[in-house]
Parts: sequence; C-alpha cells; structure tokens
Amino acid sequence: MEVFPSLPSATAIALAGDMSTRGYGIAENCISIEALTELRRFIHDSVNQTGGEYIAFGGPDAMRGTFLQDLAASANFQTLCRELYSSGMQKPAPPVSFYQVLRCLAGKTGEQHAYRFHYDSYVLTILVPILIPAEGQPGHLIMFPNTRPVRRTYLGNLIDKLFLDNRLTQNRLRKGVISGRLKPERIKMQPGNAYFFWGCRSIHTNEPCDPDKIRATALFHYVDPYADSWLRQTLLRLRNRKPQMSMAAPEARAPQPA
Ligand SMILES: O=C(O)CCC(=O)C(=O)O
Ligand SMILES: [Fe+2]
Repeated sequence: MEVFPSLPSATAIALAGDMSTRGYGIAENCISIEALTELRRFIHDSVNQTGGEYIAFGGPDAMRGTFLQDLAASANFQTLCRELYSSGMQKPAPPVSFYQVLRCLAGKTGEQHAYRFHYDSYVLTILVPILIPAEGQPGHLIMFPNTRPVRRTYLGNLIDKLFLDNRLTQNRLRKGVISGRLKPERIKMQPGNAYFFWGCRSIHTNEPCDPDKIRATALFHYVDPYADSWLRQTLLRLRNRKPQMSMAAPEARAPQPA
C-alpha cells in the first residue's frame, strides 16, 4: 500500500528551491493521521518503559512493522528523495536505502539531547515530526542553512566536524542562539508535514522541550557520500573494536546524530 502522495514535479522543484534558499522545504499534509496515531502509541509505550526518559531507535530492525518502515519503502517517497538529491547534487542518486532514526525526547535526559549542533553524515535529511508539544517549549528544529558544500573527501568532512564538535564552538553557538545574537532558522514543525533539508551542509539541532512532555521525530538520512572511504571504514573498524560499544544492546545505544 502506498503511504506517501505522488507529488507533482512542480512541488519537487519548489521544495528544492526552498532548500537552497531558506534551507528547508515542507511537503504539507503528506503523513496521515492514522499513521501518526499508530506511531504515537508506540512512542508513548516506549517512553513509559524508560520511566519517562529519552529513547531513540536506529536502523531498520527497530522500525520493522511500523509506518516508518512502510514510508522508507514507499515508491513515491523514494522518487521524491531521488529527485531532490539529483537536483541538489547534479548527479543521479546511488541505489541506497535510508538510515532511519526515531528520536523521542522526554524527561531530564531529553533536555541533554538539545543544542547538539551538528552536520549529518548523509546528504539529504527528511524529518517527520510525530509528536510536538503544543504547550511550553516545543523543541523547535533550528538550522544555519547550507553553511558548507558537500565536502569531496571524508577527511574534509572530518575537519569541519572537528571545528564544530568541540566544547568551545558548541557553547558559543548555544549561548548565541539563547541570547538572540545568532539567528538560525527556527522551524515550527507540524505533525502531518515532512521537512527536507541538506543535513550534511547545514548546522542544525533541536531546542529543548519541557521535560514532562514528549517530542518525537523520525529521521530519514539519505546517501552517505563517504560510504566507500577507506579512512572512514578504518576509523569505524577501530571504534567498533572498543568493547563497551560492542557489548551494548543496539536498542540501548542512543544513535548519535548521523
Ligand atoms: O529531532 C530533530 O529535530 C533533529 C535531529 C537530528 O538532526 C538528527 O538526529 O540528525
Ligand atoms: Fe541531524
């Protein structure tokens, strides 16, 4: 069953235009209420099991049997992502699947997952909001759009990440945003819509939400430009050799920003 509308190519062109100008494009009313209701039930159950704290699911096994698996398999959704990729990258998308994450912010631990400014490792990011608190702090997505090109090499990408992923830069960005000195795009997401942006080109994160609320977002990461990089594979192998990583159950390990 097709779970995503077939969008006219004019809509895809408009989305791509918005992604390159203001940083993000919105496909409106493309996720059904039934799908949101089913996912919300799953999210409420999962957060209850953690005692009201943060939980995240990564990889295809965690999504099996849910709407998120159907969406990743949807021909219409895949076609749109391929079109956006090829229009942004000026080359056809390789035949790859999505790297999927479902993030549920709740409790004190949820607050710790705010203001983690990052670039995604994948070119295109699709964010599907499932639960956004209607009152208090909703945990908006904030973004400095298209602050870099897609780096040609993994090393180039790594150098950017080192400049961003350190305490000094993170503190500066957080303080700048909180004081209003820095003015990122602040995206007030509405469940039912899907949000598209160049995740690997745009510094982004979410603001905190109230600890007694749940904020849940599904992320679809599309096309890892460095999948074949020797350096990347070597670093991954070294990291996976560390015993504490391999001993944790996959679902207990919170996925890092891709
Ligand atoms: O949940 C969000 O608003 C953003 C999460 C994100 O950027 C990521 O997981 O890569
Ligand atoms: Fe991200």
